[in-house]
Order: sequence, then structure tokens, then C-alpha cells
Amino acid sequence: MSEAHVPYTTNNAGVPVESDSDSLTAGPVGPILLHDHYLIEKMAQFNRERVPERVVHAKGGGAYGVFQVTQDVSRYTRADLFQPGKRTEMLARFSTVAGELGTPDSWRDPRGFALKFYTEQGNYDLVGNNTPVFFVRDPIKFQDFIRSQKRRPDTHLRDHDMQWDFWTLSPESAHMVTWLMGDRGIPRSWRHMNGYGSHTYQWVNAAGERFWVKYHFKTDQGIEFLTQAEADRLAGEDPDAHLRDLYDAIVAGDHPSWTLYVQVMPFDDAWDYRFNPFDLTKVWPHGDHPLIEVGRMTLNRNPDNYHVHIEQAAFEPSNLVPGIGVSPDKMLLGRIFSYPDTHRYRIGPNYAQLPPNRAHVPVHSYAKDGPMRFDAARAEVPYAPNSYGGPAARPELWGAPLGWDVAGRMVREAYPLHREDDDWGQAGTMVRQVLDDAARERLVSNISGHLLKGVSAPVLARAVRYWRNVDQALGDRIAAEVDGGRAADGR
Ligand code: HDE
Repeated sequence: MSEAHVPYTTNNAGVPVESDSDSLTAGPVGPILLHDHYLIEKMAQFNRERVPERVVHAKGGGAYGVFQVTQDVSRYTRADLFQPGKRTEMLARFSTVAGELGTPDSWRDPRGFALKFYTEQGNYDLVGNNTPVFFVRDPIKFQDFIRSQKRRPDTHLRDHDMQWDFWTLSPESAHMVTWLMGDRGIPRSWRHMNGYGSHTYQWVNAAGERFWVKYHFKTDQGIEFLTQAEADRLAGEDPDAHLRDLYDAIVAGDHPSWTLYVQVMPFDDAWDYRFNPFDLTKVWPHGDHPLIEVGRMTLNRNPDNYHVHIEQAAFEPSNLVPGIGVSPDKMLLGRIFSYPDTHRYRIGPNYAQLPPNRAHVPVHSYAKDGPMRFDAARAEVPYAPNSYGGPAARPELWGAPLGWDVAGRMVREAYPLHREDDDWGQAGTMVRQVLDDAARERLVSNISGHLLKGVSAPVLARAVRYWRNVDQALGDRIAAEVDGGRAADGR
């Protein structure tokens, strides 16, 4: 920047400051004076620079980009952003789950894959992971699951015994833990991993016909992973390796892209499908519902300020636009509450006005006032109904309702079982039919290595049974590795 363009320092009110280097004192060795308000402003601002980190997915990074529809899927959805030829600005944020801000990008962990599409009908957010399934199927267990992955209350240390105690007492976790302990558990970079909506969502077309869908964002860079040894080394050498990789790739013009596909299930097929299609621990076999291409997302612009655009980004599964709805998936329905709640706590009730969260269309909600509100450009009447031209709802913009029939007594029960519902089958299929020999070897090594770090004998025994339920041969291999490892340690 040339000398002529160097701005002069001001305080937060835009007033030029007298010095960047000397506090105001009574004489050169006198006390600092209370009315050195610029010194006080600098110190007070510094003490208030942090917003609470995300309680999960704290460590992450992201970029802006565009989504371009490449195929006509209008027969399934009326959603504006998925209409033929449509191009929509977007924001993506990738993250680890259990690690706090500052922890290594290369920890073994699912990766968040959060997308915000600035559509002409308001923001559509698809907040997924790099895995198509999840550890639990009821939101009431989510908080407990996360606590088992984080730090012990007494030592403040992460504890493999807690992790395996929870997993082995929650058999529904088996499919996701197989994903986590396999190669997908440590992507080489955010550019080299897929993203999934994971849940089953609902689409409705212009004729009011409803469908169930699952989203698959397949990386155009190809899937690449780090072995445990590579990841352990990288954690020490460059804890921010994934953040750096994405930023540098975009600076170099090597814009990463993902091709979006959906699986589509006719609305009425769900109720007697061979397993529960709303169960987040299950995938839909592609033989039943093949992938249909929709479009391509390309990330081509780095944020010019990390805190403003990424730390304050607020993604929420409740940001749904006409043509897209939820499903009976209890985890999705639980998340609808949780995300806006966490944003109000973390970045204030007016978070939707912040740059990364602002809709790119006019907002005519009846929200008003509250801390940091600054969009009072409009003098709209503050209540509805009204006779002074204030905004009024137009249900026809949503068209057919996006719901399903419900009936019955209030209960606390698991989903009713479909004929092929179980907790081990899909994990076993993945081990036997999806992984090749080398990947299975790495899976055995990753699991055994993880189990041999502080897992107590009773939990170890349960873990071996857990893996034998997934696949007998896999469980036997893990038992042998663990017994061998314990013998070597003299345990
Ligand atoms: Fe999250 N999740 N989650 N989650 N999640 C959050 O919201 C929650 C789940 C995911 O880059 C939080 O903004 C509940 C599944 C991503 O900013 C919080 C349940 C999937 C991100 C929250 C789940 C996700 C979050 C914390 C069980 C993949 C980061 C910070 C019902 C399909 C988004 C925040 C970003 C963040 C709640 C389970 C993905 C606490 C209650 C399943 C990618 O609200």
C-alpha cells in the first residue's frame, strides 16, 4: 500500500488518535491518566473480542462460491435454486466436530459440511457432514454423545474409555463409527471429501407432488484421506492444514467443486420400505434409489475477514425455502430448534443481519429492535394484521403443504421397526462389500490403536462384541490386535 494511501489511526468513533505507542501520563514517569480513553478503548475492546465458540464444530473454515444447476429436477421440486439453469451465490463452512478452536484439523472426526444458499426466496441452509449417517437417531442422546467425545469433567482430558463406553452402549452408532474409524475419518483436505445432507428431506414440485430425498455432494477433486500416522504428524506440523489448503487453493485459482446428486423416493414408498428411510443411522442403497445429478457448487472467493464471515456464520436447518421441507427424522426435527437457539446465544438475536447471514433479498419480517440491530431503514408498521401496508403472509408462495399425516397417543418410543431394520447390517455390508482389503486393514489398525489408548477392560470386551456384531471376522481381528497390544504392554 503506497504512503499516500496509508489511512491514519482513528478510535472507534472515527476520531484521529494522537499516538499508537504512548499512553497518556502525568509527566513522562507519572501515572497513566484515567481519561486516556483511547488506551481504555483499546484494552476494553481487546477483552471483548471473542464470541463463544460453537459448542460443536468449533474449528473450521470456509469460503464463498456459486451453485449452478446442471440438470432439470423440476419434476421433483419447485425450489427456485434447483430450477433449470439457476445460479445461486453461496457460502460453505467445513469443520471438525469435537475439537475446540485451535485443535488440529487432522484429528479423526466427522467433518461439518455446512452450506448457505442465498436464493431469491431467502436463505436455504443445508447443514450436513462428510458422512451420510450419524451416531444416534434421537436428538435426546445427542448431547450425551458429544460429551462422551469431549473432555472429562475431572481431568479435562479427552478419554477413549468414555467414547467407547457410549458407542458400545449405543449399538445404533455402529454404522457411523465404522465410517469414522475408516479412511473417511481423516480427509486429506476439505477439498477431498464428500458432503451429505445425511437426513431424509422432503421436496415438493409445482404440481404439489411430494418426494423424499437424500443429498450427496461428491467432490470433483476425488476422495483422498490421511492415514493415522500422517494425520498425527500433520497435527504437530500444521494444526491448520485444512484451513490453509482451502484458502491457498482459492488464491491460486484452483477452485474446488462438488457435484450435487440426490436420491429420490416417491412419497408413499416410505411407509413400508424395507427399513426406516427416516433413520439417520441408515443409508438408502443406490440400487434402490440411484443418484440423480442436480448441479455443481464451486468455491471461488475467500472471506476477507475470518471473524466476520466464518466465525459469525450462522447455519440452520430451519432455513428452508418453498419446495423443500423436513421429514419424520427426529434428529432433523430436533436440529430445527437447536441451531437458531445456539446463534442467539453465541452472536446475538440479530445474527441474521450479519454479512454472512444476511439474505440477498429484502427481509420483511416483524422482528425489531434488540442489541446491534441496524437495518431500521424501513418504517414498516411493527405488527400484523394491519391496515397500513405492512407485509402480510402469502401462503401461495409455498404451494402444497410439506408435511405428512400424523395420529396417535403421545409416547416416548423408538421408531417402529421396518422388516430389515437393525443396527449392524449396513455397517457389516460396508466392511464386507465397500471396503477393499487395504481399507479393511487400516480400519482394524485404526480401531485397535484407538482401543489400546486407555479403554478399560469391561469396555474393551464390549467393544470386541460390538465389532463382532458388525462383522465376525473384523471383530476377531480386532480382538487379536487388542490382546496382542495389551500383552505387549504387560496388561
Ligand atoms: Fe449439529 N449442531 N446438531 N449436526 N452441526 C451445531 O449449531 C445439533 C448434527 C452440524 O459450520 C450447533 O451453529 C443437534 C447432524 C454442522 O457453523 C448446534 C443435533 C449433523 C455444524 C448443533 C445435531 C450436524 C453443526 C453448534 C442432533 C449432520 C456446524 C454450533 C439432533 C447432518 C455448522 C451451531 C457451522 C453445529 C446442534 C446433529 C451438522 C449445537 C441438536 C446429524 C455441520 O446447534
